[in-house]
Amino acid sequence: MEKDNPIQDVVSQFAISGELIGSEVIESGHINATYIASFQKRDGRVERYILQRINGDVFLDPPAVMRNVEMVTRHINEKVMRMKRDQGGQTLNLYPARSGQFYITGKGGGLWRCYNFIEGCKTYDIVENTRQAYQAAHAFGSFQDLVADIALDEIHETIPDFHHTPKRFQRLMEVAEQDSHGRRVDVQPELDFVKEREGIVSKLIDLKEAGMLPERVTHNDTKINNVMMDIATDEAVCVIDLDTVMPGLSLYDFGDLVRTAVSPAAEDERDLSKVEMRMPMFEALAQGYVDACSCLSDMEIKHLVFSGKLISLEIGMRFLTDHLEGDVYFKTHREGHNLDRARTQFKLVELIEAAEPEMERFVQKLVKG
Ligand code: ADP
Ligand code: GN1
Ligand code: MG
Repeated sequence: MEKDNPIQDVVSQFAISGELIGSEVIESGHINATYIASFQKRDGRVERYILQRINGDVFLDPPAVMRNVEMVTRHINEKVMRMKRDQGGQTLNLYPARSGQFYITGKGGGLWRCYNFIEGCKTYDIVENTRQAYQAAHAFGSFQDLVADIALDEIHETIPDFHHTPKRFQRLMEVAEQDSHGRRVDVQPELDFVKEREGIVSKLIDLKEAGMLPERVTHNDTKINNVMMDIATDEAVCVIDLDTVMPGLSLYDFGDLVRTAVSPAAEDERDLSKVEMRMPMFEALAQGYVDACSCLSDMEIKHLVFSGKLISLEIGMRFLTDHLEGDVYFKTHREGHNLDRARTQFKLVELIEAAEPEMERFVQKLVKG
């Protein structure tokens, strides 16, 4: 194992039996540091675990994040067991540390946790077929139903105003004004694009404040690579990345599925002609989410299309903000990475705008009463 690999120290603090025989980094998330650790057990079996350092710059109160994750995993596990639905299935579980807590502090600081490795599964950055889209949306819809009866005041707001789109808009305008890295000159068309859409940014928040959309315990980061899919069957097995579970709106959850599943292009694709709004994928997402999530109101269903457009704009604004601020939030792997990501998001907004009537026609059929 390399010298600066932190895993040896971290695993020694978790109550895992057997011998550590290897570890590797997982590169796919933008926020936390994630590793797989393989352990050889006494009987020769090899078992894998996920070790994750919570990003303390993004989550300012990591123990509060852990409290939420503990509560949500326990809640879901108990329910799934009661329903006897987990025969052969897998759920996300935290492993205890030797201290009895569910996290430890690493040598260089930082809070680490350990999860069971969800076996036989993978995550997709790009959805390949409508079954995957349906399955992923169904999993997040079921997740919404499963956590629907956790009291809102039990769940800590791990990142305040995470999906407050008007505040994200405001922040982008401030950062553009400050122009701390002299990058504004390259992004005027993108800033104009956002300003032209200022009128839509507060729509969902306004509906919530008017009591027309319910606040629920929501996942808040439902991108497609946050659900583990069975490699052999494309069945969605387990929702992961629970750090942003907070009180919120279901529509932001559905919207992020649309953002990350309808296009065959990568989130950071430079060739914008590859970005697409694939109607069959949208239909599979909407059907899967509505089929699984029995708590959705008609008001929520009526805004499914809008939510995909809004969150694509919101995440595009966040990438653009980070670009202007000098890439301090999202992990980046090349120059202009956040700007490339912002551009794909804005392209998707345009494509959704063009397809809106057709998308709305499909959603109309799903409204219950
Ligand atoms: P981030 O917040 O950085 O996105 P995630 O919790 O989503 O972190 O983890 C990053 C990646 O690690 C996931 O996309 C998935 O591929 C993998 N991963 C995370 N948890 C597990 C798990 N319990 N079993 C298997 N793979 C996992
Ligand atoms: C981050 O952690 P990850 O990669 O699943 C981000 C999301 C963004 C997403 C964009 C805590 O998600 O909000 O939508 O990148 N998570 C956090 O790809 O900010
Ligand atoms: Mg993730």
